[in-house]
This record gives sequence, structure tokens and C-alpha cells, in this order.
Amino acid sequence: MSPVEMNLEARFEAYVAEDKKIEPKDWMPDAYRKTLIRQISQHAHSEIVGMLPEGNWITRAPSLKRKAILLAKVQDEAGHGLYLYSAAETLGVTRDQMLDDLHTGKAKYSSIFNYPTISWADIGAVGWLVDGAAIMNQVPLCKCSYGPYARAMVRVCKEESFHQRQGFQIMLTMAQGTPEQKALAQDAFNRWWWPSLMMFGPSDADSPHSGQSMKWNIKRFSNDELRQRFVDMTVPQAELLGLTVPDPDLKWNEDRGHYDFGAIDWDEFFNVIKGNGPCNKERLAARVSAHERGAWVREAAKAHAAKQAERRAKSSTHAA
Ligand code: BYC
Repeated sequence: MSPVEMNLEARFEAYVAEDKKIEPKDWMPDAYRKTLIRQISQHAHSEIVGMLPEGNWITRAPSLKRKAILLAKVQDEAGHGLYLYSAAETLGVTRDQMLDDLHTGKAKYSSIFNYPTISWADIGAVGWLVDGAAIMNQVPLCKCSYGPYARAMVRVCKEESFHQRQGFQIMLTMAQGTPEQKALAQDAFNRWWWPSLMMFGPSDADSPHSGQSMKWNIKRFSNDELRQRFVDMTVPQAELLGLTVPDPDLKWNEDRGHYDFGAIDWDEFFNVIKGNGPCNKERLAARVSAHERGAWVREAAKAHAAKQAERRAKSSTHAA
């Protein structure tokens, strides 16, 4: 490393240690840039793939009000994807490259979106649990050391909190409804609980990126810490709903001041992120097809932008 690079590295480390934000034009180590591109692009992919299991229910929502709310929520996820792709682009990667990585299976997206939404109660469970877990993970990211990511997360978290409440409200309505509706709510809870715990990533001992990301103030808490917080927050909510957490080992631990919970099936998790979950192939095929069918929109937008630029250039020559 040259003396100039050593100086830059020292300044970068000092900035991070002082909790200052790193901005796109600041010098940053290659590995920091790479980690951010990986995390932010995978986060963006999760947002747009996350639209699919919910989009599945827009035409079948049980009332006009529920349909309008669900439409708004799914549109929000598209918006989150756009902020995040834009944040990743500030690091020098192109959107085409990121999408190509998603479509070829090179880049990951959240494991959770590889499970099916088979009843309306699943939309409640996704909002309550999946958005609840997302908020738990993403609020600390509002303080992440990379400025564009941190600022994108502020807005994302505000919207996620509305999403979480709409999910809880669906669960509450169903849990207080007919016995059949309550059974659907419990069934959705049974199926979404464990995958929601897996969203936080592998246990700390098996998380190769956590140590360095925490040193760089990208991650503020470990995967296990956030998972525990999520369990502690969600169990009382399940009690309020009158639903049973599908974990016979769940127990309040007075000494730790936390809930103890049962073992997570990590084989299932690693199998899903390797592409073998119940819906991986369907999700990827839907994304690729949407991208191909949207090609004409991207071409039209480019042609329009080129025409406008040409008109601007002509009018400025006339004015001169
Ligand atoms: N699914 O060393 P680790 C949302 C991968 S919410 C798939 O702990 P890291 C939404 C990980 O990428 C969901 N892969 O990694 C909500 C790494 O593989 P690579 C999205 C996972 O990065 C509602 C390997 O396992 N949220 O969008 O330090 C509606 C080792 O893991 C998962 C975010 O992306 C998983 N669950 O920590 C719509 C939040 N977990 O990359 C949308 C931002 C781990 O080496 N991301 N892996 O091939 C993060 O906070 C962190 O990236 C993680 C993982 C906590 C997810």
C-alpha cells in the first residue's frame, strides 16, 4: 500500500470510528465497497422479489379496502427497490449488472420470499412477521456508515412500519373472526414463524460477513441479537392475538431476561438460499419474464429522454 493510500485508509477508519458518514465520492477500501454492493443490491432484489408473494393476492383481496391497501403496500416495495438500486449505483455498479446477477442466480435475495402465500391469512402473517423482522433488521441500518444507504433506509423503515401494522390488523381481524378464520390465521403463523426467524441470517458462529461489517458500522447488531429482539417483541403480540407460537421449546428465561426458543432448521435455510426452496424457481422465472416483457418500456423511456435532450440542445443553440 502506498503512503497516499495509507493516509486515505487511516482517514476512512477515523471517519467510521467517529460515526461519520462515508459518501460516494469519498475514498473507501475496495472490500468496503464490495460488501456494500453485495448487501444493498441483495436488499434491493429482496424488495422487488418480495412484491411477488403479495402481488399474488391483489386480485383476491377480500374487500375493496384491503385491495387498495395491498396495492399501495406492493407499490411501496417497488419504491424501496428503486431507492436501494440507486444507492448501490453510487458505488459504481450498474443497474443492468445488478439485475443480471439476480436473473442468473448469482446474487441472492431474502430466503423468506421463496415460500408460498396460500391463503389470505398469509398476507396478514407476511405483514406482521416478515415486515416486523425487516424493521428489526433495518432500523439499525438507518445509522449505517454509508450515507446513501442510511438515508434510503430512513424512508423505507417509515413505510415498513405501516406495512407491519396492516399485517397485524389483518391477523387481529381473522383471529377474532369465525373459528375457520382463526384457524387460517394460526396456520399462516405456523408456516411463517420459522422462515421469519431465518430472515436474520445464519447464527453468528456461521456468519462470515458479520465481524467485518460490524467493524465498518454497516451492521450495528449481530444476526442472533436481532433475531432475539424479534422473538422478544413478537411473542407478546401473538398472545394478544390469541395465537400459539409454533415452538414447544419457547420459554421466558428470567435470568437472561429474554425468551429461549427452539432450534432453527439451518438445513432448510441453506437449502432455500441455494435455490431449492418451495418457490425459488417460480420467483426467478417471474422476475425474468417481467424484465423481458418490460424491455419496450425501457427502450421507449430512453428514446423519449434522447428526444428531449436533442430538443434542449437545439433550443439552446437557437438562443445563443
Ligand atoms: N436470505 O455473513 P452473513 C425486505 C446470506 S426484508 C438469503 O450473515 P450478512 C422486505 C448472505 O447474503 C429482506 N441469504 O451475511 C420485507 C451471505 O451470502 P453471500 C431483505 C441470506 O450480509 C417486506 C451468507 O448468507 N433485507 O426486503 O452480514 C416486504 C452469509 O450471511 C440471508 C435485507 O436485505 C437470508 N435471509 O448478513 C418486502 C437487509 N441471510 O452474500 C421486502 C439488509 C444471510 O456471501 N441485509 N444470507 O452470498 C442485511 O442486513 C444482511 O445482509 C443480512 C445478512 C442480515 C441479511
